[in-house]
Amino acid sequence: MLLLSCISDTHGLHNNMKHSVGTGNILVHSGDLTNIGKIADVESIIAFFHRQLDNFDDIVFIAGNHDLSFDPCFGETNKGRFIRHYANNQDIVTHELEKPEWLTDLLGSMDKRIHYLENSSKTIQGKLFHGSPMTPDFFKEYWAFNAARGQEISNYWSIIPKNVDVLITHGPAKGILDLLENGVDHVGCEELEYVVNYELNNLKLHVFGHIHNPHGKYISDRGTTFVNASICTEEYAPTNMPMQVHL
Ligand SMILES: [Mn+2]
Repeated sequence: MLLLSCISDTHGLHNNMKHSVGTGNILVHSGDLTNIGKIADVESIIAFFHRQLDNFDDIVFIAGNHDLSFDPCFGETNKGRFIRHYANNQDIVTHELEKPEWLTDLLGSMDKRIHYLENSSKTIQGKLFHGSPMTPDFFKEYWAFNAARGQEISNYWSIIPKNVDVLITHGPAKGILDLLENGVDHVGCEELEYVVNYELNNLKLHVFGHIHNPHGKYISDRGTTFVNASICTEEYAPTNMPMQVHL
């Protein structure tokens, strides 16, 4: 059995978390590592991940809409972000644009036990992980990794392996720990809800954040554990508990 500790939305406050991430087999971070993706803040969270290698065997993370420097298309048109290839019946995500060199170098120099996923999959400790930073459009001119609800965002969900064990996305699926503070609006992704509930038959765990208020855990009838791991509250205080899950 594996013990995972899940965090999200630390927004640069990873060294000021009220509760420790503890120890376990795998530490998962589901994005919004920083506030606006500044070099010093990205370096700081990568250093934090390296320190956590004393407490975890592997660390898996994705970016979020606040991690602007991670999105090569931020500030550009979305054209070219997602290119679909049908060769060998495989969809491949490619980018026409590249990340800044400092970030490519930083990600490339990480310990091999730290895994960055961006619309990509990897088997870690015998479990198939897939990670995606994409969230439905929300002031897309200001934020990274936005995609329009409907077909555009579905393109990203369509490349999730059907047999995935652990899905890490920045945002929630619609209706699952996605309720705004107003208690009325469920702002999760409808297209993602269909995928996690009906298409991924092996899904054991879905980790996300993005909507800070509904931090918590929910286990579906099909036995999938859903975790909103937002560490920051709505007021950006890093006081929520890391979420621990056995796989
Ligand atoms: Mn956030």
